[in-house]
Amino acid sequence: MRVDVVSIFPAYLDALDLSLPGRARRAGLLDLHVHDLRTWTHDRHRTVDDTPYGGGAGMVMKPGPWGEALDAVAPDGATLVVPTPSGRPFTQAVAADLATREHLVVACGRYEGIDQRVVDDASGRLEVLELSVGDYVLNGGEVAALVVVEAVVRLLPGFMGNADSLAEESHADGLLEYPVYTKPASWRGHDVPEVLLSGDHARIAAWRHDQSVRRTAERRPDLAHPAQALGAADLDGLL
Ligand code: 6GU
Repeated sequence: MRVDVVSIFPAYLDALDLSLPGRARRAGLLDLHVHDLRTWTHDRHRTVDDTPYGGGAGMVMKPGPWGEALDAVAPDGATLVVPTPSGRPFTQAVAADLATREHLVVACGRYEGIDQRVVDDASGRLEVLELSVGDYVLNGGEVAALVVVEAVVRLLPGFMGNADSLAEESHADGLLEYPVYTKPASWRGHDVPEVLLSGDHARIAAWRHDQSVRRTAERRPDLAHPAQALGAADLDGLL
């Protein structure tokens, strides 16, 4: 997969060399290119923002540099991702969809956002996804771009040694992950649940599923209705 990221703070993306995508890059799965938006300015001050039409606080990113940047780095057929707190939610399902694309281009906005005509214009020749990584406000799209790229690249075929660890993890099945334990069996007076020491793989699988359902019902009642999977006797206090 090829990924191009455009930002006025390209150094933010250096973190990708340290995280899981760094491994993917060395393995040749990810061809990552980071660009400074100011490459596509032509004035002495390399201006990328201006005051908003209609008034209001903050600055808006000018369409000119963005238009030239996307003409240069986003060929027809690429998918354009625009991180924005007003985007559709970025979920594991969206990550899995993006992992099937040949070429992603991520346009990181700062200030109060990018002139909307940049997305409108790009939509004429690219698939454009405006995505939010959560219900809180960041200063710009760079950290969101790190989130999107890391979540996508780890799903690329051949990225992880063990395919089971992808299938078993949180959100793959719409449930949160069960609690995990390692040695020692007793620590500061806290014991590992007995079932995990039993060697009974069916009982262990059933216990883990039950823990996932309880956790999801308690912490994320917005995710489906996991408690419906429990027997009536188990529902006390969950619904
Ligand atoms: Cl994608 N960008 C910014 N600036 N803030 C956010 C976000 C994105 N997602 C949640 N908050």
